[in-house]
Amino acid sequence: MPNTQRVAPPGATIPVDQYDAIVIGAGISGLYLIYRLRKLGLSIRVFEAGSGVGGTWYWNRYPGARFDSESYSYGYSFSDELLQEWEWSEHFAAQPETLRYLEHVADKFDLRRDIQFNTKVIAANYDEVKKCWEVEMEEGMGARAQFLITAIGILSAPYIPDFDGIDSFAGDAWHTAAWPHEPVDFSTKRVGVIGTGATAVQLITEVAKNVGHLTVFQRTPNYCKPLRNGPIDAHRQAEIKASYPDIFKRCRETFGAFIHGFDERSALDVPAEERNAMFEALWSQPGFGFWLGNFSDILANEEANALVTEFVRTKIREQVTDPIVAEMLVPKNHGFGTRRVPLESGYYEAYNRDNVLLVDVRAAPIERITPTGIKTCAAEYNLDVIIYATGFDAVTGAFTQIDIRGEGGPALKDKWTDGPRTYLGMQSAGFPNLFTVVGPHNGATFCNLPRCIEQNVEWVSDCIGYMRDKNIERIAATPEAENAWTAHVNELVEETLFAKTDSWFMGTNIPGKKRSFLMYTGGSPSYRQKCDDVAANGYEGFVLD
Ligand code: NA7
Repeated sequence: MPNTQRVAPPGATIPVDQYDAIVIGAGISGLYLIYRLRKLGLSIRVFEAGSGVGGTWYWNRYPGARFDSESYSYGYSFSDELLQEWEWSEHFAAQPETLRYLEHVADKFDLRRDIQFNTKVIAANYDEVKKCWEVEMEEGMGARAQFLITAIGILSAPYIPDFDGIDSFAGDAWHTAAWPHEPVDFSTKRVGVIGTGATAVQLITEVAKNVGHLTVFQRTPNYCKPLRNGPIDAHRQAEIKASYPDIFKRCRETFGAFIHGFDERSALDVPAEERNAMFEALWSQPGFGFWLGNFSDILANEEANALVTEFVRTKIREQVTDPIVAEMLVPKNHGFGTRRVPLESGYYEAYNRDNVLLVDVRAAPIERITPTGIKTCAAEYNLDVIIYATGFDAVTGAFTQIDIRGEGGPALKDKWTDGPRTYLGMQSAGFPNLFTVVGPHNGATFCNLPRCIEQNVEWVSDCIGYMRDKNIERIAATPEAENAWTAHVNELVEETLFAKTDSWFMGTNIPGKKRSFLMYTGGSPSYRQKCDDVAANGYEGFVLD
């Protein structure tokens, strides 16, 4: 039976265009998919909710937004010409520059002609008879394709807590991922920020520099490490351009596809003096080295983790003048690195300013939003602006917002109620020809994203090329392969401290979301190898017909 739950309301006629492949999202993944699928001669349509390319870098325009990957490890690697012509101005580029880069890529490779902007996909049904996906858009259009590829990112479903009175607030209020496109002036405003995750850490640092008054509502402090950003001078620029092959080789070898790789020794096997010297050396380096270039067991062994955690706690206390505020900023309920580590550029110092106030909303939770501000159980705060830096329904949220129905009509969101079930994080059984680039359980989730996005996109496009060559119409993950991969993902995480900590990695930031690991902790090289082996063995674990 063909599945007819959605696509057009009964009686309605909607224009339905036919393509070989439909891609959802025009971020880093979507752009590269166009480039690769075009080379196979496929007709492609990308549907993008925003009015421009860039995905994360299109939406997250809040002050201070920048990536935590070294710029030169972040760009696409597929075009030497692109690598040689683009010059990153800083070691860790800010959002406007990254967006300009992605716009440049779209223009250079003429990618926009396959993208339909301002178009939000709300449903997708697999038609078993026609062996194709039918996609429905909020704007009332439909489209059909043999392949459906989600390129919707892991942090694209913004989350705002369901506070009482939220609509009553009379001032401006924004989530960080739905930021205005025009500059916002806070210099005379009383601003409240809810949240102290990686986003808030960047935002608070920047807003604090020029604000009337800033109140930060913190539920859980995080361990923030100095970013140590700086401009790239002409000499370094030339060095970078000459060493791209080495940079990308290095990224292929490390756990998270960053230039930083773990030290294989245990923190417990090293004399205290040497260990502290290494902590200090890593602390003084830019980027994620302190997290992902540290002793290999700091994220698995509680004793090893306690050593690095104490080191960071001391560093936090040293930066904050008021000892009471310092203590509020020191995490107590988890160890260093077991949640996403924010990188900061003056975050702790922001709390040394007279016009910045830190409020503990774990001790006294937010009771409601009022027309004039925020009321906690303990006090009321008058505000002109509220900024929700409250994160995302990570990894699965962007999927469950779309009514995706596979063979026989089951909804993906129902299938994933108890946590995602996937094969390689690339497909879910019962949803043939649906590829989930950077989907749940995919190696790209815990990764310097563009590096793993390239791997994902190349694997998917090679797979489609293989199917075309062999006249195969349909590829579907087997339930057995899915069970094995899902079990593997869950076994791997149990060996780490991530499993013991509340975070968006575990889905615990969203009320009612099942506690389940959403990512993959086997490391990028193992993931790449597994994907390559699956392909080399004729896509084992999939049925092709
Ligand atoms: P995060 O890391 O999920 O941070 C969200 C923040 O919002 C976090 O501090 C939360 O506290 C806080 N939050 C959420 N709900 C509430 C309520 N109800 N009351 C008070 N505080 C709340 O999101 P980010 O955007 O910072 O970062 C996401 C990723 O984007 C980041 O890792 C980068 O990779 C880019 P909690 O910790 O849950 O107690």
